[in-house]
Amino acid sequence: MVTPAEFLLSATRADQFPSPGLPEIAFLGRSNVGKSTLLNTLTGQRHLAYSSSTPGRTQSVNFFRVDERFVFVDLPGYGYAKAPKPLVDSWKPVIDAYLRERTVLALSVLLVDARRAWMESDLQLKEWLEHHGRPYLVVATKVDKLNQKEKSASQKAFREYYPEGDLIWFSGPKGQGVKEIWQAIWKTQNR
Ligand SMILES: Nc1nc2c(ncn2[C@@H]2O[C@H](COP(=O)(O)OP(=O)(O)O)[C@@H](O)[C@H]2O)c(=O)[nH]1
Ligand SMILES: [Mg+2]
Repeated sequence: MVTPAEFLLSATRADQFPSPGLPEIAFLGRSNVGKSTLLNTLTGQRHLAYSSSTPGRTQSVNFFRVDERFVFVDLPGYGYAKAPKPLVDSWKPVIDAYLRERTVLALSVLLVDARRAWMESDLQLKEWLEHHGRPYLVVATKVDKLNQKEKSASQKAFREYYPEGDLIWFSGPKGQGVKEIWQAIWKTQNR
């Protein structure tokens, strides 16, 4: 299914964010976790968000208007150790500013690689979202790379720090999880 979506703008600082309008869905996660792939899969548009095998490329906040109903926000990937340190540090304020100040933020989607489950930087972000009372759900990505046994180990690891919130298993190649993620996004509008 293809959902009409268009790129709006790219911001490296908070003063470049578009003026608040439609409800926003933010996508967060470590570099290379599969954010662009998820955005492309949700909209059915292969090239909407740039996806590459070179991690750490997306350094700006990218806004997309989706279906005239939502704005999807692709936040810079964090925790990519190989990026030059000053660059890594320069991403933090823009993520922080977005999550702290954005009045139209309806839901944050926290992507975590199912093969590793929580890393320190993911847990920090999760705590930050909870501390600021921001609703979020967790998407475990690349689940197609796990066998059944690895998947149950992964599930256990996720639940250790996230006992009961929404946890959706996603696979880009298999299209798994797309329906559930859309349902969670639509649900934000009936609160
Ligand atoms: N097998 C598999 N590969 C994936 C999946 N999602 C992303 N990838 C691959 O992981 C790499 C990074 O994905 P990308 O979407 O660019 O990650 P981003 O840096 O978070 O935007 C790319 O090579 C993708 O093809 C998935 O669900 N399954
Ligand atoms: Mg990306």
